[in-house]
Amino acid sequence: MTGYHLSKSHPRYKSLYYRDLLADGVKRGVTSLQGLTAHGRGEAFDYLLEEKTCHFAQKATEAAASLLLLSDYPVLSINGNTTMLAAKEFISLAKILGAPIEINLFHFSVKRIKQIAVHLKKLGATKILLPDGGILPKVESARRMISKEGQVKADTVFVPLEDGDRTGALIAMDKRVITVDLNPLSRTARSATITIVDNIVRTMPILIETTDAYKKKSDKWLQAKLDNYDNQLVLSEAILTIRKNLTALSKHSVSYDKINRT
Ligand code: PTJ
Repeated sequence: MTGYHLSKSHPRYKSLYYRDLLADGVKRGVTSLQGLTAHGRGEAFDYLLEEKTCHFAQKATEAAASLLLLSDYPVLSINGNTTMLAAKEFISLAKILGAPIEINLFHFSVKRIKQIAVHLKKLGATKILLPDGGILPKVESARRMISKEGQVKADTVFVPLEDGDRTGALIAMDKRVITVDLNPLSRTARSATITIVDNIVRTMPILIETTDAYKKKSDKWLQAKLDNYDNQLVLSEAILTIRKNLTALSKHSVSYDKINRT
């Protein structure tokens, strides 16, 4: 697949593995070229979060599971990056919720939509929606092309690895938005109803497990989880964690004496 041997003993094996997956996605016509740079931005933030799921992401994931289960019509929106990184997990979550997966692309092409649909079907997806004439008002990019059976009808939309305008437009339509974004400063992260600041590859298994476990809970219990959730607080905690990690790293690697001398 990659044209070189990736050894599991490589200290950055996981990181290289996911890069290879996305590069393969470009070759298959699933991921956009720009998706590779978007992934790089995510990786940089992941470093700052020590490449682990932090307590604020866990809290956001629990709130997201509660919201998805309380929703009348949740829709899971997938793009080129999430298809390569988490298609199987999207399909599992969709099955637990009985929800459709809607393909929505920024770097739009009919060919890419078809390739993604084929990929999802091969992995067992049953309810796949494509743009069918539905329009997201006030969005100029191709993301405005949505499905009448999907985002148009949805009360909650799951939009991981997103680029900004759509979240605002969906919120303006009174829908709830759940995102996954390693960058707590992004427009999407800051305007979503629930922001999981974590890597999609770590988040999805936790979200699936939590949603499955919460299926047994009452609506009252789920609502209480949501009522106690504060997205602004979660974003602040993510930024403070990055600051704390940077402070610790700067103390470990360079002494202040040295900094003062340069
Ligand atoms: O497939 P398309 O055409 O719909 O395009 C998809 C991309 C991702 C290229 C498009 O949505 C885009 O340009 O997104 P942005 O504006 O780069 O935003 C993506 C956000 O996801 C950034 O804030 C990244 O930090 C973040 N991100 C990247 N990789 C991951 C991630 N967050 C969580 N997990 C990741 N693996």
